[in-house]
Amino acid sequence: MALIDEVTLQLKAGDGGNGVVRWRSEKFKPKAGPGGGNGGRGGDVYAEVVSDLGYLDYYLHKKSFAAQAGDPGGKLGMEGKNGEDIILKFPRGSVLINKNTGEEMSLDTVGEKILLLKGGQGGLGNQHFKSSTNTTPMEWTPGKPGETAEFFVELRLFAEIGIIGLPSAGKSTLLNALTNAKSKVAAYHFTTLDPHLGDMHGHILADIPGIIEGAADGKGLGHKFLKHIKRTEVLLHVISLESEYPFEDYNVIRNELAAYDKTLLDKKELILLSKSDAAEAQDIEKLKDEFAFKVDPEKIFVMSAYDDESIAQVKKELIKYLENK
Ligand SMILES: Nc1nc2c(ncn2[C@@H]2O[C@H](COP(=O)(O)OP(=O)(O)O)[C@@H](O)[C@H]2O)c(=O)[nH]1
Ligand SMILES: [Mg+2]
Repeated sequence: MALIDEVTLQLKAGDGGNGVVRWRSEKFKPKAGPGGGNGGRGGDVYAEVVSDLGYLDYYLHKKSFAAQAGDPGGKLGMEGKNGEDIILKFPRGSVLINKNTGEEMSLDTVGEKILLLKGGQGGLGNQHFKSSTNTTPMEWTPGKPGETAEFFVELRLFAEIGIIGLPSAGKSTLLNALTNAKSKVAAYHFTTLDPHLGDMHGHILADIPGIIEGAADGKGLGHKFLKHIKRTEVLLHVISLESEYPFEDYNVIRNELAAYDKTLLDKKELILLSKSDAAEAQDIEKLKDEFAFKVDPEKIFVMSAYDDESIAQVKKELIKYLENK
Protein backbone atom coordinates (compact mmCIF):
# COMPACT_ATOMS: atom_id res chain seq x y z
CA MET A 1 0.00 0.00 0.00
CA ALA A 2 1.55 3.19 -1.13
CA LEU A 3 0.86 5.95 1.26
CA ILE A 4 -0.36 9.13 -0.37
CA ASP A 5 0.52 11.87 2.02
CA GLU A 6 -0.94 15.00 0.48
CA VAL A 7 -3.76 15.89 -1.84
CA THR A 8 -5.63 19.01 -2.95
CA LEU A 9 -9.39 18.78 -3.24
CA GLN A 10 -12.02 21.08 -4.74
CA LEU A 11 -15.10 20.97 -2.55
CA LYS A 12 -18.49 22.55 -2.87
CA ALA A 13 -21.52 22.55 -0.64
CA GLY A 14 -24.94 22.43 -2.33
CA ASP A 15 -26.67 25.58 -3.52
CA GLY A 16 -29.98 26.46 -1.95
CA GLY A 17 -33.02 25.84 -4.15
CA ASN A 18 -34.81 28.88 -5.54
CA GLY A 19 -38.08 30.14 -4.15
CA VAL A 20 -40.86 30.01 -6.74
CA VAL A 21 -43.95 31.89 -7.81
CA ARG A 22 -47.05 29.68 -7.83
CA TRP A 23 -50.73 30.34 -7.41
CA ARG A 24 -53.35 28.45 -5.56
CA SER A 25 -56.41 27.98 -7.71
CA GLU A 26 -60.06 27.81 -6.91
CA LYS A 27 -62.95 27.50 -9.31
CA PHE A 28 -63.34 30.69 -11.40
CA LYS A 29 -60.55 32.26 -9.40
CA PRO A 30 -57.22 31.24 -10.89
CA LYS A 31 -55.17 33.40 -8.54
CA ALA A 32 -56.72 32.47 -5.21
CA GLY A 33 -53.50 33.41 -3.48
CA PRO A 34 -49.77 32.87 -3.63
CA GLY A 35 -48.58 29.30 -3.11
CA GLY A 36 -44.95 29.37 -4.19
CA GLY A 37 -42.80 27.50 -1.65
CA ASN A 38 -39.31 28.17 -0.38
CA GLY A 39 -36.35 26.37 -1.88
CA GLY A 40 -34.63 23.56 0.03
CA ARG A 41 -31.29 23.98 1.76
CA GLY A 42 -28.14 22.81 -0.06
CA GLY A 43 -26.24 19.83 1.36
CA ASP A 44 -23.23 20.39 3.64
CA VAL A 45 -19.77 18.93 3.21
CA TYR A 46 -18.35 17.07 6.22
CA ALA A 47 -15.06 15.41 7.02
CA GLU A 48 -15.11 12.17 8.99
CA VAL A 49 -12.00 10.79 10.67
CA VAL A 50 -11.18 7.12 10.01
CA SER A 51 -8.40 4.89 11.27
CA ASP A 52 -7.36 3.54 7.85
CA LEU A 53 -4.06 5.32 7.24
CA GLY A 54 -4.18 4.52 3.54
CA TYR A 55 -7.45 6.30 2.97
CA LEU A 56 -5.97 9.25 1.07
CA ASP A 57 -5.42 6.78 -1.79
CA TYR A 58 -9.14 7.17 -2.39
CA TYR A 59 -8.50 10.72 -3.65
CA LEU A 60 -5.86 9.65 -6.13
CA HIS A 61 -8.20 9.95 -9.10
CA LYS A 62 -11.20 11.90 -7.90
CA LYS A 63 -10.40 15.27 -6.41
CA SER A 64 -13.56 17.25 -6.74
CA PHE A 65 -16.72 16.69 -4.77
CA ALA A 66 -19.98 18.61 -4.49
CA ALA A 67 -22.92 18.16 -2.18
CA GLN A 68 -26.39 18.12 -3.68
CA ALA A 69 -28.33 21.34 -4.31
CA GLY A 70 -31.66 21.96 -2.64
CA ASP A 71 -34.77 21.55 -4.80
CA PRO A 72 -36.78 24.62 -5.82
CA GLY A 73 -39.91 25.33 -3.84
CA GLY A 74 -43.11 23.55 -4.82
CA LYS A 75 -46.71 24.54 -5.20
CA LEU A 76 -49.19 24.87 -2.34
CA GLY A 77 -46.46 26.33 -0.16
CA MET A 78 -44.37 23.18 -0.26
CA GLU A 79 -40.74 23.60 0.63
CA GLY A 80 -38.18 22.13 -1.78
CA LYS A 81 -36.31 19.05 -0.65
CA ASN A 82 -32.97 19.69 1.09
CA GLY A 83 -29.83 18.58 -0.77
CA GLU A 84 -28.03 15.59 0.65
CA ASP A 85 -24.84 16.16 2.66
CA ILE A 86 -21.63 14.49 1.64
CA ILE A 87 -19.19 13.01 4.10
CA LEU A 88 -15.59 12.64 3.00
CA LYS A 89 -13.34 10.34 4.99
CA PHE A 90 -9.80 11.17 6.00
CA PRO A 91 -7.28 9.20 8.03
CA ARG A 92 -6.48 10.19 11.58
CA GLY A 93 -3.49 12.49 11.50
CA SER A 94 -4.72 14.43 8.47
CA VAL A 95 -4.54 18.19 8.57
CA LEU A 96 -7.00 20.02 6.35
CA ILE A 97 -6.34 23.56 5.26
CA ASN A 98 -9.13 25.59 3.71
CA LYS A 99 -7.12 27.57 1.19
CA ASN A 100 -9.82 30.23 0.82
CA THR A 101 -10.01 31.10 4.51
CA GLY A 102 -6.67 29.78 5.74
CA GLU A 103 -8.45 27.82 8.46
CA GLU A 104 -6.56 24.72 9.55
CA MET A 105 -8.17 21.65 11.09
CA SER A 106 -6.45 18.65 12.65
CA LEU A 107 -8.33 15.40 12.39
CA ASP A 108 -7.23 13.51 15.44
CA THR A 109 -10.18 11.54 16.77
CA VAL A 110 -11.49 8.56 14.86
CA GLY A 111 -15.23 8.87 14.32
CA GLU A 112 -15.26 12.65 14.68
CA LYS A 113 -17.29 14.57 12.08
CA ILE A 114 -16.35 18.14 11.17
CA LEU A 115 -18.35 20.57 9.07
CA LEU A 116 -16.17 21.83 6.22
CA LEU A 117 -18.59 23.76 4.04
CA LYS A 118 -22.13 24.89 4.67
CA GLY A 119 -24.88 24.44 2.10
CA GLY A 120 -26.77 27.52 0.86
CA GLN A 121 -30.12 28.57 2.34
CA GLY A 122 -33.12 28.05 0.12
CA GLY A 123 -34.74 31.12 -1.48
CA LEU A 124 -38.20 32.41 -0.56
CA GLY A 125 -41.30 31.60 -2.56
CA ASN A 126 -44.01 34.15 -3.28
CA GLN A 127 -46.22 32.75 -0.52
CA HIS A 128 -43.73 34.20 1.94
CA PHE A 129 -44.39 37.72 0.65
CA LYS A 130 -48.15 37.60 1.06
CA SER A 131 -49.63 40.34 3.22
CA SER A 132 -52.87 42.28 3.52
CA THR A 133 -51.47 44.90 1.19
CA ASN A 134 -49.82 42.45 -1.16
CA THR A 135 -52.22 39.64 -1.92
CA THR A 136 -50.73 38.68 -5.26
CA PRO A 137 -46.98 38.96 -4.63
CA MET A 138 -44.72 38.32 -7.60
CA GLU A 139 -41.59 38.36 -5.46
CA TRP A 140 -39.30 35.38 -4.95
CA THR A 141 -35.65 35.08 -4.08
CA PRO A 142 -32.99 32.75 -5.43
CA GLY A 143 -31.30 30.18 -3.22
CA LYS A 144 -27.94 31.16 -1.72
CA PRO A 145 -24.91 29.48 -3.21
CA GLY A 146 -23.24 26.76 -1.13
CA GLU A 147 -19.78 27.48 0.23
CA THR A 148 -16.96 26.37 -1.96
CA ALA A 149 -13.24 26.05 -1.27
CA GLU A 150 -10.04 24.35 -2.20
CA PHE A 151 -8.67 22.16 0.58
CA PHE A 152 -5.11 21.08 1.00
CA VAL A 153 -4.95 17.82 2.91
CA GLU A 154 -1.74 16.59 4.43
CA LEU A 155 -1.29 13.38 6.35
CA ARG A 156 1.10 14.10 9.17
CA LEU A 157 2.48 10.80 10.19
CA PHE A 158 1.88 10.16 13.83
CA ALA A 159 4.33 7.32 13.87
CA GLU A 160 5.90 6.88 17.26
CA ILE A 161 8.89 5.15 15.74
CA GLY A 162 10.62 5.98 12.47
CA ILE A 163 12.70 3.09 11.16
CA ILE A 164 15.84 4.44 9.53
CA GLY A 165 19.00 2.92 8.12
CA LEU A 166 20.86 2.47 4.88
CA PRO A 167 19.14 0.84 1.89
CA SER A 168 18.94 -2.96 2.32
CA ALA A 169 19.62 -2.77 6.06
CA GLY A 170 16.38 -4.69 6.56
CA LYS A 171 13.97 -1.87 7.45
CA SER A 172 11.01 -3.14 5.42
CA THR A 173 11.58 -6.68 6.63
CA LEU A 174 11.57 -5.42 10.21
CA LEU A 175 8.37 -3.41 9.73
CA ASN A 176 6.65 -6.45 8.24
CA ALA A 177 7.89 -8.70 11.01
CA LEU A 178 6.75 -6.41 13.82
CA THR A 179 3.47 -5.16 12.38
CA ASN A 180 0.58 -5.93 10.07
CA ALA A 181 2.23 -3.96 7.24
CA LYS A 182 3.16 -5.43 3.89
CA SER A 183 6.14 -3.38 2.86
CA LYS A 184 7.96 -4.48 -0.27
CA VAL A 185 11.16 -6.35 0.53
CA ALA A 186 13.89 -6.86 -2.05
CA ALA A 187 17.59 -7.36 -2.39
CA TYR A 188 18.03 -4.10 -4.29
CA HIS A 189 17.93 -0.50 -3.14
CA PHE A 190 14.98 1.92 -3.39
CA THR A 191 12.17 -0.59 -3.39
CA THR A 192 10.26 1.63 -1.08
CA LEU A 193 9.22 4.91 -2.65
CA ASP A 194 6.85 5.99 0.07
CA PRO A 195 7.03 5.70 3.81
CA HIS A 196 5.11 2.64 4.91
CA LEU A 197 3.30 2.38 8.18
CA GLY A 198 2.46 -0.52 10.37
CA ASP A 199 0.62 -0.97 13.63
CA MET A 200 2.39 -2.82 16.44
CA HIS A 201 -0.25 -3.28 19.14
CA GLY A 202 -1.39 0.34 18.84
CA HIS A 203 2.07 1.78 18.27
CA ILE A 204 2.58 3.11 14.76
CA LEU A 205 5.90 2.36 13.09
CA ALA A 206 7.04 4.02 9.87
CA ASP A 207 9.59 2.61 7.48
CA ILE A 208 11.56 5.66 6.32
CA PRO A 209 13.41 4.67 3.17
CA GLY A 210 15.77 6.56 0.96
CA ILE A 211 18.33 7.95 3.38
CA ILE A 212 21.71 7.62 1.74
CA GLU A 213 24.87 9.65 1.79
CA GLY A 214 23.94 13.03 0.33
CA ALA A 215 20.22 12.70 1.04
CA ALA A 216 20.19 15.96 2.99
CA ASP A 217 21.47 17.74 -0.13
CA GLY A 218 18.61 16.28 -2.10
CA LYS A 219 20.40 13.22 -3.43
CA GLY A 220 18.08 10.32 -4.25
CA LEU A 221 14.70 10.67 -2.65
CA GLY A 222 16.11 11.49 0.72
CA HIS A 223 14.57 14.89 1.24
CA LYS A 224 11.07 13.66 0.75
CA PHE A 225 11.60 11.19 3.58
CA LEU A 226 13.66 13.22 5.97
CA LYS A 227 10.70 15.54 6.50
CA HIS A 228 8.71 12.59 7.86
CA ILE A 229 11.29 11.90 10.51
CA LYS A 230 10.71 15.30 12.06
CA ARG A 231 7.32 14.08 13.17
CA THR A 232 8.34 10.83 14.78
CA GLU A 233 9.29 10.65 18.40
CA VAL A 234 11.75 7.80 18.39
CA LEU A 235 14.23 6.72 15.74
CA LEU A 236 14.95 3.03 15.40
CA HIS A 237 18.20 2.77 13.52
CA VAL A 238 18.61 -0.52 11.64
CA ILE A 239 22.16 -1.63 10.96
CA SER A 240 22.89 -4.80 9.03
CA LEU A 241 25.27 -7.29 10.59
CA GLU A 242 26.07 -8.34 7.06
CA SER A 243 27.88 -5.07 6.60
CA GLU A 244 31.63 -4.99 6.80
CA TYR A 245 31.62 -1.63 8.57
CA PRO A 246 28.47 -1.36 10.68
CA PHE A 247 29.80 1.56 12.66
CA GLU A 248 30.43 3.54 9.49
CA ASP A 249 26.93 2.74 8.28
CA TYR A 250 25.68 4.17 11.53
CA ASN A 251 27.68 7.35 11.08
CA VAL A 252 26.59 7.87 7.47
CA ILE A 253 22.97 8.02 8.57
CA ARG A 254 23.68 10.13 11.65
CA ASN A 255 25.59 12.62 9.50
CA GLU A 256 22.70 12.88 7.04
CA LEU A 257 20.27 13.51 9.88
CA ALA A 258 22.51 16.24 11.22
CA ALA A 259 23.00 17.82 7.79
CA TYR A 260 19.24 17.96 7.29
CA ASP A 261 18.34 19.22 10.72
CA LYS A 262 20.56 19.08 13.80
CA THR A 263 17.61 18.65 16.15
CA LEU A 264 17.00 15.20 14.65
CA LEU A 265 20.02 14.00 16.60
CA ASP A 266 18.22 14.83 19.85
CA LYS A 267 15.44 12.35 19.19
CA LYS A 268 15.26 9.20 21.25
CA GLU A 269 17.46 6.66 19.58
CA LEU A 270 17.25 2.88 19.44
CA ILE A 271 19.59 0.59 17.57
CA LEU A 272 18.63 -2.65 15.92
CA LEU A 273 21.37 -4.90 14.63
CA SER A 274 19.64 -6.84 11.87
CA LYS A 275 20.47 -10.09 10.04
CA SER A 276 22.04 -11.68 13.11
CA ASP A 277 21.92 -15.00 11.24
CA ALA A 278 24.66 -13.61 8.99
CA ALA A 279 27.14 -12.92 11.79
CA GLU A 280 29.08 -14.77 14.46
CA ALA A 281 27.82 -14.48 18.01
CA GLN A 282 31.11 -13.11 19.35
CA ASP A 283 31.25 -10.44 16.63
CA ILE A 284 27.73 -9.37 17.54
CA GLU A 285 28.73 -9.03 21.20
CA LYS A 286 31.76 -6.98 20.26
CA LEU A 287 29.70 -4.65 18.13
CA LYS A 288 27.12 -4.30 20.89
CA ASP A 289 29.87 -3.21 23.21
CA GLU A 290 31.01 -0.61 20.67
CA PHE A 291 27.53 0.77 20.25
CA ALA A 292 27.11 0.88 24.00
CA PHE A 293 29.36 3.94 23.92
CA LYS A 294 26.66 5.73 21.93
CA VAL A 295 23.41 4.26 23.18
CA ASP A 296 22.25 2.64 26.43
CA PRO A 297 22.74 -1.14 26.17
CA GLU A 298 19.04 -1.75 26.84
CA LYS A 299 18.27 0.26 23.72
CA ILE A 300 20.30 -2.02 21.47
CA PHE A 301 18.36 -4.89 19.91
CA VAL A 302 19.52 -7.83 17.86
CA MET A 303 17.29 -9.64 15.43
CA SER A 304 17.14 -12.03 12.51
CA ALA A 305 14.08 -12.08 10.31
CA TYR A 306 14.61 -15.84 10.08
CA ASP A 307 14.41 -16.31 13.84
CA ASP A 308 10.86 -15.97 15.13
CA GLU A 309 12.03 -16.01 18.70
CA SER A 310 14.26 -12.97 18.14
CA ILE A 311 11.36 -11.17 16.46
CA ALA A 312 9.06 -11.87 19.39
CA GLN A 313 11.77 -10.74 21.80
CA VAL A 314 12.39 -7.44 19.97
CA LYS A 315 8.67 -6.79 19.78
CA LYS A 316 8.29 -7.35 23.51
CA GLU A 317 11.24 -5.11 24.36
CA LEU A 318 10.10 -2.34 22.02
CA ILE A 319 6.60 -2.30 23.46
CA LYS A 320 8.03 -2.26 26.97
CA TYR A 321 10.27 0.65 26.01
CA LEU A 322 7.42 2.61 24.38
CA GLU A 323 5.19 2.11 27.37
CA ASN A 324 7.78 3.27 29.86
CA LYS A 325 9.41 6.12 28.01
N1 LIG B 1 20.00 -13.04 6.08
C1 LIG B 1 19.08 -12.10 6.35
N2 LIG B 1 18.62 -11.33 5.34
C2 LIG B 1 17.68 -10.41 5.64
C3 LIG B 1 17.19 -10.23 6.95
N3 LIG B 1 16.30 -9.20 6.95
C4 LIG B 1 16.25 -8.76 5.67
N4 LIG B 1 17.06 -9.47 4.87
C5 LIG B 1 17.28 -9.31 3.41
O1 LIG B 1 17.93 -8.07 3.15
C6 LIG B 1 17.46 -7.51 1.94
C7 LIG B 1 16.97 -6.10 2.15
O2 LIG B 1 15.88 -6.10 3.06
P1 LIG B 1 14.80 -4.94 3.07
O3 LIG B 1 13.90 -5.23 4.22
O4 LIG B 1 14.17 -4.76 1.75
O5 LIG B 1 15.76 -3.71 3.38
P2 LIG B 1 15.42 -2.12 3.37
O6 LIG B 1 15.97 -1.60 2.10
O7 LIG B 1 16.17 -1.58 4.54
O8 LIG B 1 13.94 -1.96 3.51
C8 LIG B 1 16.38 -8.45 1.44
O9 LIG B 1 16.93 -9.32 0.49
C9 LIG B 1 15.97 -9.24 2.68
O10 LIG B 1 15.48 -10.51 2.37
C10 LIG B 1 17.70 -11.08 7.99
O11 LIG B 1 17.35 -11.00 9.18
N5 LIG B 1 18.64 -11.99 7.61
MG1 LIG C 1 12.70 -1.06 2.17
